[in-house]
Amino acid sequence: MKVAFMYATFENIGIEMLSSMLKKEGHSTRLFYDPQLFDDLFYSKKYLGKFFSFKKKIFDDLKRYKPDMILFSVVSADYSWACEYSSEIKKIMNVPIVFGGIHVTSMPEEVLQNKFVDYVVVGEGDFAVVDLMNNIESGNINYSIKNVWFKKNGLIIKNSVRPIFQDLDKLPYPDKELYKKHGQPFITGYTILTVRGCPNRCTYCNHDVYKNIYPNNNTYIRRRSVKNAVSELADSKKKYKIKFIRIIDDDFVRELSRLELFCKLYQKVNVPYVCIAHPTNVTVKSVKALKLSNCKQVAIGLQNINENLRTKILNRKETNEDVKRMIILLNRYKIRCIIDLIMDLPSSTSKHMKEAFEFFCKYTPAGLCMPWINYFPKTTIVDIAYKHGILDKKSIRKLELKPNKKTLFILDNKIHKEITMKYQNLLTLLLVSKRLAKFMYRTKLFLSIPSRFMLLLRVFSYFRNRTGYELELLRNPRRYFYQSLRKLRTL
Ligand code: B12
Ligand code: SF4
Repeated sequence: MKVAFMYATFENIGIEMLSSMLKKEGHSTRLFYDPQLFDDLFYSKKYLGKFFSFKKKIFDDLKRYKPDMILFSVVSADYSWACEYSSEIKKIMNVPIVFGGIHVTSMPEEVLQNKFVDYVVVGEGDFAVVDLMNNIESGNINYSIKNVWFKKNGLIIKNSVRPIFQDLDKLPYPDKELYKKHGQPFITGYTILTVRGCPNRCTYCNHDVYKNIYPNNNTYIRRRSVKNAVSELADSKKKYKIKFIRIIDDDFVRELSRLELFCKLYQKVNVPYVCIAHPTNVTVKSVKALKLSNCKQVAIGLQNINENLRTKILNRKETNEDVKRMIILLNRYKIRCIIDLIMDLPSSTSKHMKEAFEFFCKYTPAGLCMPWINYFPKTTIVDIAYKHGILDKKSIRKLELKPNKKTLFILDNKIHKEITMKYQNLLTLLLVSKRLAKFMYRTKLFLSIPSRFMLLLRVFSYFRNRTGYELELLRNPRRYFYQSLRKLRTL
């Protein structure tokens, strides 16, 4: 069977896994990729978006390919995009359409109620997608496939999920060929996942949703053997021109013995890499292992500097002592430490921003990433925002049914937003010049400087502090540039 994957903006390991599973069963796969230039959730300019749109090309390619099945992988940010594309596809070809991914797992029934969605897959889809595909190929539909929800005579058939798959080494490597033809940036920066699951349950994270489906922590966290993960990297290094590697495990330093083994085996690959870590597990030993194995950057999701807010609102367990230790160690070993802070969390105030400034003046990381809060469907933080009067029942339903710029970004209070932005700018200035930032803070000058000026400073600091890794990880201008050239060439 010919399978078409539809995805926008970024690389997605989830669909690379599904593609490998399907290829192993003899199906062929192809990715129809929309870079969403100038028209994504965060930056949208109508005319530019139209000019650089890949939609027509994607539809022409799809008609030529004549798929037997179309698969959409959906994060909430791209749900509207997926709905728009699938409803238009249904008008031009009669092909079954399957939706899966985190948004679908959060809202399966609502997604399946769309006329243009034939099946949804809940939870991990590696085996479900193969069963579904083989089933459809046989022409004899079995409505009891685990993880798959069906429509039958106006009713929805909801199947339970299969036990979560344990032996990750038995899965094939993700199919990197899927993205290869869509641009060099996908290949120079190689993404790998070595662990699935997380023991924690932060209120704003997708694990909060997954743990309702897979409640047993002992089976939820699964690790590939280090040997298996390093073999993937070694094989891929021979195949592609990899310049750096992104390890997207939720906490790459969680188990020291594993990290030390990685450090040993990785010597044969030795490509610079970036990873994600949890502050509690960043110790002298783990940082030494990171350094020895050529780690250049560690990203940390701290989200707010206030311990009390972190515990009560976010269910995060690290202390500020952990955070201090982590910054000092990473700075000492010259590994870039990038800290995420979410702006405008429930109960956050400018007092917390002030606290953050004072803390980071003393312990300064290499970078701060400061996005505004997004409320994702079915995460506990949505209930917390409800209790704080930030979201009402209507706005919650809106973000569940129609997540978009308006519904996902709820800015609690305009005055608070203004002040938060001033502090955001001040924190950025801190990364460029500590002395100037302290002066601005002491004299309160930062409160009266126009935001546009500070924005310029933020752009300057972004490029001043940039490393190839950071650019690839964040908004990825290189990918933007590359895709724009591709579009111009096709005009
Ligand atoms: C790595 C990562 C990124 C990378 C790569 C993105 C990507 N799409 O993989 C980068 C840095 C680019 C990124 C960007 C963003 N990310 Co991100 N990211 C992750 C992270 C840490 C890992 C994703 C991953 O690879 N998981 C492992 C794979 C194996 O699992 P999976 O993708 O869920 O796929 C499995 C199932 O869902 C299912 N499945 C998936 N798709 C399909 C499709 C079909 C048809 C079927 C049958 C099954 C199926 O089967 C797969 C295999 O079992 C997750 C958190 C997490 N731990 O999952 C957040 C996460 C996906 N990101 C998130 C967000 C919000 C974003 C951004 C919007 C952030 C931003 N401010 O820009 C962007 C946009 C994402 C986009 N359009 O893709 C949220 C999404 C929440 C939501 N409800 O939508 C998550 C869940 C984190 C969170 N807050 O909880 N991200
Ligand atoms: S520690 Fe990170 S990955 Fe784990 S639940 Fe919290 S935010 Fe999610």
